[in-house]
Amino acid sequence: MWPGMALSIEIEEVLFSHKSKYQQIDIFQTKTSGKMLALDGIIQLTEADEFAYHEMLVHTPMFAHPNPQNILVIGGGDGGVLREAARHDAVKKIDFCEIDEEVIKAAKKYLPFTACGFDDPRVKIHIADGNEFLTQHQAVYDVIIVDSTDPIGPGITLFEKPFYKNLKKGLRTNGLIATQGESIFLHKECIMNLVRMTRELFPVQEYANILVPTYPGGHIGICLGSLGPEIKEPSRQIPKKILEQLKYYTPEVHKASFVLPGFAEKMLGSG
Ligand code: SPD
Repeated sequence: MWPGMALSIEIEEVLFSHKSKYQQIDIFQTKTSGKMLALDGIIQLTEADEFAYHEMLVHTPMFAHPNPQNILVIGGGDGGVLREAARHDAVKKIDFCEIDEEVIKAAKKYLPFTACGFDDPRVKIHIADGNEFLTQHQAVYDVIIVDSTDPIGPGITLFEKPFYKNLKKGLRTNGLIATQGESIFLHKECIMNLVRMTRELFPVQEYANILVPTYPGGHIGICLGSLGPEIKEPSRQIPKKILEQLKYYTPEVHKASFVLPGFAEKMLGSG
């Protein structure tokens, strides 16, 4: 997915390396970015900058929604999305659907800074395929967050239209989805396809950009769809208690993340 391009990160130690039924799971101690998780050789997170991705993927849809109570998280076996979702007091239940139990086990052992997300009593773990799970859970959720790998390997179906149709069916009135949206510099076709699908299905669609130095190109996007609430601004005051805990998300960054460079704005058209 990154022809002719590479990022190198100095590794001090291989902490875990295992081939699960679905993918190669590696956890490294890096020299300058803390611990790092890679799936099938692709960086999923580093301890140094995971907060940027996880905070934005979660708090952007969660603060766009007026009262998010029932949440579904698909993918992200490291637990980072759960950690952020659990900061919201309105939340009553977080269903967490991950296909590869081995990622959860490895995260619990080696990545406590994200795996702490599993400690919240509102989290219920389902080891299952996200698309199949959704067919059994319709009109249930206020916010669905998809923390997928890239559209290769086990994550490929999470970038296809049947899955997006099921995401919509999984939502209650006024629900929102937020999905991992790749890089505007490197994955134009893929993003245009995500945006097109979301626009066909949702009355409100937007694309946000986040700075994450250890992802390809140094950034990653979120594709958002809403059945009602506007997405580009928080719909309510951000509790001080939450803001004090965050390192990247602020109401200003929420709004600014939707301001895209000219070429991307042109490519995606106006939201
Ligand atoms: N190009 C890599 C995209 C990875 C997105 N998922 C990351 C999982 C972190 N919870």
